[in-house]
Amino acid sequence: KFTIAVCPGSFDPVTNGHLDIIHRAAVVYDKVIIAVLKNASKSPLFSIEERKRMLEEVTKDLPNVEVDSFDDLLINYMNEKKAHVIIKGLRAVSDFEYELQMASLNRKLSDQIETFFMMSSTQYSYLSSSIVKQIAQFDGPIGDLVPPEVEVALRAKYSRK
Ligand code: COD
Repeated sequence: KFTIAVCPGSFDPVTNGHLDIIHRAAVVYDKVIIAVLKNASKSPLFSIEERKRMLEEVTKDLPNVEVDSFDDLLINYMNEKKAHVIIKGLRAVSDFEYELQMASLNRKLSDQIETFFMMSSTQYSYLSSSIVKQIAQFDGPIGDLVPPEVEVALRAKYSRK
């Protein structure tokens, strides 16, 4: 059986925490689609094209991973792609409540689709896109938190402001 998994998110920008989950998912599933949400209610720092380009760059060594964007209910997108598995990363108890709500609602919207959670690797359990942006904004060290391409893009964004 050929199983397609979707890793949905804002990826504003992609961090080493996201990449860890993507690498691990690529070992387990036949195909992994990274699905970038277009109209996130939080106004993004990077455009959808920039977020996709960075993801493509940092996953180019993974042949079964592709990058796409969506502007819909996740469940509709999953059906369109004939994908059955949603992959989410869980960092701490604080993620649990929100993820439980989303997984339960998605299950209610479609009982054909399962959400699978992967525990964040301990070295990334504190990491989020918003924390990285805060540090970068004040020119702090982010070299261990994001891939080199993303560090360059963040430095460029904040030096222009
Ligand atoms: N370690 C492990 N996992 C991590 C880390 C880390 N350090 N950082 C982030 N992650 C995981 C997150 O847990 C998440 O699973 C994923 O990576 C993406 O994270 P973000 O922050 O880029 O993305 P979010 O949380 O803003 O994404 C939210 C979604 C786009 C998934 C959600 O809003 C959605 O599905 N929207 C579509 C509309 C919809 O269907 N809504 C109804 C849902 S019931």
